[in-house]
This record gives sequence, C-alpha cells and structure tokens, in this order.
Amino acid sequence: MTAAESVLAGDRLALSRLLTQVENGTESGKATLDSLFKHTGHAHLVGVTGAPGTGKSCLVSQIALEVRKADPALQRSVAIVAVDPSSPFNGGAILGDRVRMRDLAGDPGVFIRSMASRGALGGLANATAGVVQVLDAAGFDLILVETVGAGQSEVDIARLAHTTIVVETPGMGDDIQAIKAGILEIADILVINKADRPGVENTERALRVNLELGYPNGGFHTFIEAGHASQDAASPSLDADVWVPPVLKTVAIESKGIAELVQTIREHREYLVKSGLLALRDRERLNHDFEVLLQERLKQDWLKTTDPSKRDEILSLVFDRKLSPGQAVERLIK
Ligand SMILES: Nc1nc2c(ncn2[C@@H]2O[C@H](COP(=O)(O)OP(=O)(O)O)[C@@H](O)[C@H]2O)c(=O)[nH]1
Ligand SMILES: [Mg+2]
Repeated sequence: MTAAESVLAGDRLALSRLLTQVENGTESGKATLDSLFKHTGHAHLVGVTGAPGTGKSCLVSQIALEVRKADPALQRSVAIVAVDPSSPFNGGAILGDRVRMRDLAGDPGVFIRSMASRGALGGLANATAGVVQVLDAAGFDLILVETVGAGQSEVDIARLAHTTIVVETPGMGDDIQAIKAGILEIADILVINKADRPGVENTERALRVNLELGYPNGGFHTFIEAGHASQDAASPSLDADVWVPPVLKTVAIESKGIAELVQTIREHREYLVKSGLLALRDRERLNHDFEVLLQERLKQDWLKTTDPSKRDEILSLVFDRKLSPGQAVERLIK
C-alpha cells in the first residue's frame, strides 16, 4: 500500500507519519499530498483564534466532545490541530483536565495534532494548510484549528477556515481593542469564554457595540465577499440573509454553552451552503494557493537561470539609490 492508500484506509500511524512529512515540507510528503488532493473538500474547517490563555484549547476539546456525543448515529469524526508553537496543546489546559483528556484520547473518532515546527519553506500557514488538507482527505468531518491570535496568523486562518471563531474573555474586549486587531472582520462567531468571571456584561456590550459599527447596514461581510465575487454561478445569492456574528458565552471548564456553540457552528455552515459562500470561499482559497505556488515556482525557475552575482550587482545600485527597486527588477529581467 502507498502512504496515500494507508491514510485513506484509516491507518493512524501512516497519517501521523504523513503529517510530519507535510509539516517538514519533504518531497515525498508533497507527492502524497498531491495524490490525496482529489479526496479533499468534504470536511468543515473551523478556526479558533484569540489571545493566549483565553481558553481556546479547552474550548476546542469541549467542542470535539460535544460533536462526538451529540449525534452518535452520525459518527462524525473530529480532528484538532493546535498551531501554537509557544504552548503545545498537551502542555496546557488539557493535561489539567485529565478525565476529559482521557475521553478524547480514547476515542478513535478524534485525532489531535500539535504543529511541532514553524514549518519549512512557506512557513507555518503553509504547513498548516497542508496538514488540514491531509486530515480532510483522511475523512475527518470536522477539523478544528486552534491558532494564537497574532496579526497575520488570524488572517491566514480565516482564509483557511469555513467558520472562524474569535475567543475573548471578560476584561479583554472592553475597549476598542477588538476592532483595532481587525478581529471582528474575520469573526463568524464571537465567543466570550470564562463567562464565570466578572465583567462579562461589559465585554458583551463592547463587542456588540463594535459589531454594530461593523454592520451599519447589516452587511459588512457581504460587502467584503461581494468585492471578491465574480459574476458567475458561485456568486452568493443576494437573497440570502446576512450573517451577523452571534456573541456567545461559554465556560469551557464547566462545559457550559458548548452545545449552543456547536449548534451555531452548524447554523453557520448551513448559511454558507445556502448563500453559495461555501463554494465561493473554497474557490478563493484554492485560487490563492494556486497564485502563491505559481509565484514561488516562477521565481525558483528564474533564479536557476540567473547569475547571483548579477543580482547582487543590481541590488547594490538600489542600495546606492541609483536605481529604484522597480527599475532594478526591470533591468534584471531584461
Ligand atoms: N475560569 C475559567 N477558566 C478557564 C475557562 N476556560 C479555560 N480556563 C482556564 O484558562 C487557562 C487557559 O486555557 P487554555 O485552553 O490553555 O487557553 P489557550 O491558551 O487559549 O489555549 C487554563 O488554566 C484553563 O483551565 C473558563 O471558562 N473559566
Ligand atoms: Mg492553547
């Protein structure tokens, strides 16, 4: 059996090995990923982002537990990817909660993976995209990706995910901070975790006020999405109701609010399917991946046929302000 066949057959060891290869960007990993691509497109991808310590790991494992127990007949499988090099998934809350850890770990329908490295060429975002693709091909119905909310990674995860959950805690979202971070622009669902703590009402009010600023006509996201949409069949139907991100309260360590959160994820997916946005986002993401690879490939090919000393020579003219970067590129290409 090839590695791809083993993964498709549900071999967990083969899956782990492949994920390591994909993370490290090895040639055989890439080749297997290519051969698995036609099996992707089935999973629902949920990104969970927020500041360190907001309870993302707790929430993610609670969501997994809820999905596994909610509808046993469906046997929906869940994969968790933790993208937080500073605090691996098993180093945080999960270990502090051994009973639930055991629940998850003993469940063959749940697979947990921490991104061990920062990713080889193309960085963490690229490595994460590959890992998610493998898990999708391996047949997981729901893939939860936990990332630390820090600038670019949030945007990357929003591009990757169908549903982006932004996690706040009381005392964190009380000012205009949330908007500054551009967080509301990527949130499909806002969660105030640690709702057992004081100040929940303030956080909730602040988030709602910010949301109203973002949705003056109730159409913030629609506007953004429509800007990307071409006039083809995948354009979202204008009749579809606009999705205004709901604000939910949870206490992850007490499993409170989790069923509602899972229900909201389900509703968001239904909304995406009905409005045509699911297909649109999928196309946008694949288009982006294609563009990135094309650029990288053309650059690599070009570098192979170019004398590096010529490049340095022209670059030094830029350093001396004799050429602009634009002029330097033109001269080098000619
Ligand atoms: N009081 C309270 N503590 C929580 C809640 N959820 C998580 N925590 C605690 O917050 C800490 C950080 O949680 P963790 O899931 O590791 O946060 P992450 O860094 O966002 O992944 C842990 O000590 C958790 O036990 C909650 O709802 N209420
Ligand atoms: Mg964590």
